[in-house]
Amino acid sequence: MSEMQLSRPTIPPLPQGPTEGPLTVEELQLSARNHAMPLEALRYDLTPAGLHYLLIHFDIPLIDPAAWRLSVGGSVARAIELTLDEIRARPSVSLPVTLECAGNGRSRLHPRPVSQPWVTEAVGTALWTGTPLSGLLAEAGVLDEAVEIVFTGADHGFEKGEELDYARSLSLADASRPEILLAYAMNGQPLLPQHGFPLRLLVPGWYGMASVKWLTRIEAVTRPFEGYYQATNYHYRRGPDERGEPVRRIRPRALLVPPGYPDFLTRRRTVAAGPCRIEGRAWSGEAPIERVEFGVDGGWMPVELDPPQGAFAWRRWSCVWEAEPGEHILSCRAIDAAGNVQPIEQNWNWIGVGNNMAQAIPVTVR
Ligand SMILES: Nc1nc2c(c(=O)[nH]1)N[C@H]1C(S)=C(S)[C@@H](COP(=O)(O)O)O[C@H]1N2
Ligand SMILES: [Mo]
Repeated sequence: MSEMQLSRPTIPPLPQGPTEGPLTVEELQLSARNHAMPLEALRYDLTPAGLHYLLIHFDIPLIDPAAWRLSVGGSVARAIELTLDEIRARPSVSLPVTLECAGNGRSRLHPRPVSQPWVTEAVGTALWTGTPLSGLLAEAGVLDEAVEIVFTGADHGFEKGEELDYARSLSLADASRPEILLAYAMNGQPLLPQHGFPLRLLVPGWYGMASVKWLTRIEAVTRPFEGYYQATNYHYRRGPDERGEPVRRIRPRALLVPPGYPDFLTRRRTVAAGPCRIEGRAWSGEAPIERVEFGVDGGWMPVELDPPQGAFAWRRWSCVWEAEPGEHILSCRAIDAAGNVQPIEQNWNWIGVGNNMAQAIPVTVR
C-alpha cells in the first residue's frame, strides 16, 4: 500500500508586529470565525441575534446547563454556588445594550496590527436580560480587603505562548454599578452558544472584552488581577514595551447604512440622483450622544436624532442628502456630551484598539 503524502501549503510567516503587508491566512481564518454585523442591520433597533457581531478567542465551549454551576468566592464572607435555575429565579433586569469590539476599525490602521481584522462593523445592540451582579456580590459579602472582582470563562487556549482561561477583572467600584448584569438571555431567548451560553457578564458602556462569556467563576481578590487579557492585552500603547492605559469605555462612533445598492465583489454603491434618505446609528460609552454630522466629500451637515433607547444603546439618526451625479465619499461622525469628537484620522496604537476613525463610503450617483 502506498502512503498518502499530505503536502504542507506554503504559508508565509506571520509578521511580528504591525505591517503594511497583504492580509494573512491567519487573519482570514479569524475573520471567518468572528463575523461582523452587516451594515444594513443598523436599521434594527435591536440586532437580531444571528446578525450581531461575534468575537471568540478560543473555541466555543460545549456546556451542559444541568451540570453547569457559577461559583462566587475568594475574599467573601460566604462563598456561593448557583445553578442556572437559581440565577434565573433572582431579580431580573432587561437592558438594551450596544456592544462593540475594542478592535473595531483595526484593519483600517496603517501599519495594521495583525489580529482580528475588523473594518467598521464589529457592533450590535441586543436586549440583554439577567440579574444584577451587585445583588450577588452583596449576598456573598465582599470583604474589605478585596480590591477587584475577577470573572473567568470556560474557554481555554494559548495567546502569545501563554496558556490561559479567558478572564477579566473589574475594580470593586466598577463591579458595583447597577447596570452590570449576569445575563442569560439575548433578545428574549436563552444565549446562543457563540454569545456565552448559559451565562455571561455584561458591562454596558465598555468595549466588549469586559463582558466575559461562558462565565463559570467570580472571585474577589486582594491584589489587582494581572491576567493576560487584563494587564497585557487591551491597553493603548505606542509600542511593545510600554504598559499604556487600559481600554475601558467605548469611544464615540457613528455609522451609516450604505445607501443604494452594492457591487458584489467591491461593495461599491450606486445611488439614484435626487433626494436620498440617509440613516444610521451613533453611540458612545463615555457620555450620551449629543450630535451627529453627516459628511459628503469633506463637508459636514447636522442630522436629526431619534429619541434615545436607554443610556447604553445606540441612537438612530437620519437626514436627507441631495445626491448629485458623480463620485462621492459619504461619512458621519458622533460627538458626545463629554465633548469627545469622533476623529477623521486614524487613532493608531500597537494592538489596534479603539480606532473610531470615521467611516468612508464611496458611492456613484447617476
Ligand atoms: N469567555 C470569553 N469571553 C469573551 C470573549 C472570549 O473570547 N471569551 N471575547 C470578548 C470580546 S473581545 C468581545 S468583543 C465580546 C464579544 O461578544 P459577542 O461575541 O457576544 O458579540 O466578548 C468578550 N467576552
Ligand atoms: Mo473584542
